[in-house]
Amino acid sequence: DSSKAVGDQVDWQITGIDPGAGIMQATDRAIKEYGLDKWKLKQSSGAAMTAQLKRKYQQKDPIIITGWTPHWMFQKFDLKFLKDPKNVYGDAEAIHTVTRKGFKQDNPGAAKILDQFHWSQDDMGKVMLATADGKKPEEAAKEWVKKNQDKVKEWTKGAKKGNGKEVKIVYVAWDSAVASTNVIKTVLEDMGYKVTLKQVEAGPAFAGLSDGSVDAITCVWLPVTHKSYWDKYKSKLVDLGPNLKGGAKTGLVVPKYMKDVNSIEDLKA
Ligand code: PBE
Repeated sequence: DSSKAVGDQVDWQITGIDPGAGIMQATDRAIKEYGLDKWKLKQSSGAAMTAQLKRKYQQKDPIIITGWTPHWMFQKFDLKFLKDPKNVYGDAEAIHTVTRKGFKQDNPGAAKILDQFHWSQDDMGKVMLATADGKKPEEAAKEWVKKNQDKVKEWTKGAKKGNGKEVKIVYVAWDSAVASTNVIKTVLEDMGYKVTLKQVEAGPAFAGLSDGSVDAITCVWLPVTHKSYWDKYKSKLVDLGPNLKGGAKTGLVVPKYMKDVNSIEDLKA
């Protein structure tokens, strides 16, 4: 019933993702700063959240999610970010590649490739969309790498071959992270490195890098989304800089057919 207040329409629930995600912390802040006292942020996972979005979207039912770009959901569905006049979610961010301390000394070839890895929102979008359409992430990554050898050559320029040397990459099950992780894995393997991927929650990902049990990560969002992790662990980590600049954004997202909801302020009871 679209004549009801938006809160009543969605049971005062924002559909979130994994509790360790920075966007969940930002949404807790948004609930406080905008005075959304009646609202609850529901924990879920990236996959469960997009499945729920798909179900609601097909029925043209209302739903409010924690969303971000780059993400295939914006290609599959007509969605909009709610305006954030208090700028709780921050301005556009960059996605950084980060390694453990000492990785460059131990594995200069792989470190050079990780350092030179950078692509665009469009590039990442292609890999994500292929995966959303049913390709295995590894297959989607391999196809992109095959078609974009000009870019890959820039990343591998001047880097030593791996000869089976191991690289342990950690990531979180966010579709954007799955895309970048599988692409860099393919590139490193093509250069002769032996890559192991480890999927964990955000907290353990940063902890594993800081204690040296894993080598690298390609999905650190700065300066806002992963600030609390970064502040806690940065003295033990090495920031190789952005692998994606432009288009990295988080916030509350709704289908465009929710015409009366355009700003987080519209959620107030
Ligand atoms: N995300 C995607 C992550 C970073 C990448 C926005 C869901 C997060 O909120 O931590």
